[in-house]
Amino acid sequence: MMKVTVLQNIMSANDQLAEKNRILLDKNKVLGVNVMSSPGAGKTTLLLGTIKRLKDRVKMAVIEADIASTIDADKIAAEGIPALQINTGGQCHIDANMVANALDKLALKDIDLLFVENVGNLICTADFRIGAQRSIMLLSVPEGDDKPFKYPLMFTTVEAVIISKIDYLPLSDFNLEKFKSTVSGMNPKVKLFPLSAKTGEGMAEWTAWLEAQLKEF
Ligand SMILES: Nc1nc2c(ncn2[C@@H]2O[C@H](COP(=O)(O)OP(=O)(O)OP(=O)(O)O)[C@@H](O)[C@H]2O)c(=O)[nH]1
Ligand SMILES: [Mg+2]
Repeated sequence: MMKVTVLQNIMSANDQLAEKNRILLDKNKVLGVNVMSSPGAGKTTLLLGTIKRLKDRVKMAVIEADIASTIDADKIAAEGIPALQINTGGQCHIDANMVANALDKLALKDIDLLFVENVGNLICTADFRIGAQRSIMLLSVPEGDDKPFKYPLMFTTVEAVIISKIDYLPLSDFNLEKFKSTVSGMNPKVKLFPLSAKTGEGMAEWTAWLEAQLKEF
């Protein structure tokens, strides 16, 4: 009983801070995108491919969250994009407070699109709002097409689902059509983007959606 009460308090404190982050982003006309997936589904590779395609016309920055290391932020910084690494030290998701601290260190006036690559985890990241105006997730083909049934919260709390690593489809029993109809059934408004950041297939549809979000917001 006590445990439930404490959890509720933590969540509401986090939600309040997330709302502050959102207001700060809105005020500075920055579109924040929370990027979630299990470890290794291809978040950083997708961001690198997205940056290459958009960097001539969109001012981007990335907050990277991992339990340890600066590997992902170093990859983004090598593309000439502002990158901040958060190390959660064991926590399986970032929270609004960590993002607030990172926002303090970024020149928000010089950013249009801010990606927040969350810790690789398909469970707890979906529970914690961070203040980003859009949330997306990746499910890679090697993970299997049954994941929406096993991790429903993640699939129902995002605006877009990227089906990543579609270059593996010929080697896999992943049923793309079945997966798409399952996810659309659970989350009717969701946009689905099958793509391969390795071959570039599907990347144009994804970046077009991102640019449309930037115009809309
Ligand atoms: N074949 C193929 N491999 C990919 C694709 N995207 C990513 N990978 C590979 O998948 C591995 C993991 O990719 P990352 O981009 O590091 O994945 P991540 O989700 O950022 O991983 P974490 O940050 O550790 O959770 C790397 O070896 C990538 O080269 C893809 O579209 N096709
Ligand atoms: Mg990564």
